[in-house]
Amino acid sequence: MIRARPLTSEHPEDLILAFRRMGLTEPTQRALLETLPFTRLLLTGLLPQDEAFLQTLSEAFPEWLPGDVHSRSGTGLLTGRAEQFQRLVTAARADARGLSALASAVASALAAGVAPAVLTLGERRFEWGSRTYVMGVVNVTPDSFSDGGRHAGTDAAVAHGLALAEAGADLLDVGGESTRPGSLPVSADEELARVIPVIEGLRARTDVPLSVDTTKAAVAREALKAGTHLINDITGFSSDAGLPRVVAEAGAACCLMHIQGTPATMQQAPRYDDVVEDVLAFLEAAILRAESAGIPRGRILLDPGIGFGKTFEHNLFLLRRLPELRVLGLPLLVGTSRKGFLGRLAGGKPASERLAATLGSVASMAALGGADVVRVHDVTEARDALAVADAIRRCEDGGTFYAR
Ligand code: 9MG
Repeated sequence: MIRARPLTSEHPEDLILAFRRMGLTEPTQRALLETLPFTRLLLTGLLPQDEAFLQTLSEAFPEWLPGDVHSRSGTGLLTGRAEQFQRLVTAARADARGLSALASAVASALAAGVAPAVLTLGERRFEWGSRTYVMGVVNVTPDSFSDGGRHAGTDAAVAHGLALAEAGADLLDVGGESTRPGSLPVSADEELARVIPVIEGLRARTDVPLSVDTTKAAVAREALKAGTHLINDITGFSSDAGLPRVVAEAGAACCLMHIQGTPATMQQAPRYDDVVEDVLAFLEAAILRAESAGIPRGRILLDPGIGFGKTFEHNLFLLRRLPELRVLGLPLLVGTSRKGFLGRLAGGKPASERLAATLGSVASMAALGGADVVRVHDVTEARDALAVADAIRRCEDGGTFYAR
């Protein structure tokens, strides 16, 4: 599988600001945007015919730097301007050697900055790229990542969900099976007994879209009948082969998360050759399972699965390189709330004292443009942190010289 990942952090918005400061007209700005942005793509998985094609590129195309032929054949770096990359896509598509995979990989990487299509869940529209949305966590488990059974009773869980909705949650994620490291699965009957009354209670009292965190078709089927809009599968449709079809038939949306191993074993010895690439490959396979069952691409969200079969460094590296996952063209949901790596960064704090660290992670993701949705326990505080980070990231008023 050929993969092209953008390594540049250059944003076209920044160039437009520079053009305005220079007093250039809008047609000139548009023309320059075609030629100026400089892009670097890391390519992996190339076949010999792709490499042969790249080696013969003239100056009209991006510059090609191959990887080490002995240890890393099939890899390399393409460097150039947007128009040169467009020319490469066209030439690869037309090449008789069959280079369509190369053309598609480069085209997807070039489109990584384009916002995914709008998603409607119930009454709400999610306009990706306009701000970072917030998913509130409603755990209905005796042992959760951090709640330890505090919301075990249905009434308490419903009241908690309503409070999160009131605090500005865009989506509520109800979960009846712990996904905490070391946790064991529960039966579908037990999970249903935990989540269905909570979903029904919330559905009757709020129009905030509901998500259910489950890996089981039997649970999803009942949850969808009870008014859930999205199925959040922490195994990316790799646990229950019947689950994608249940989601498709209900016309629901799904979040497909990456995990290495199972919650019971995932933290024992996580290992990757290239964590970003391995997560991309897993998510691509998950998208294929979803699409084959009839789920439209526009109803899929992706999640790198922070803390799910990842070391401390894997988590941090993935968070820093989240924009590389945008080559898949789908919105990204990320959960860091109160997780162990934040406790370690904050000097060993327990889950109950990780709010500030959580807000640091949420604001960083927003500033880096990494996440479209963040999954959090503390909605009020996350909304405030995101209001600040999103506003700083989008602010364009640098005085009269920058005005349109
Ligand atoms: C259920 N659950 C716990 N952590 C999660 C995360 O990071 N992402 C998603 N999608 N679900 C999660």
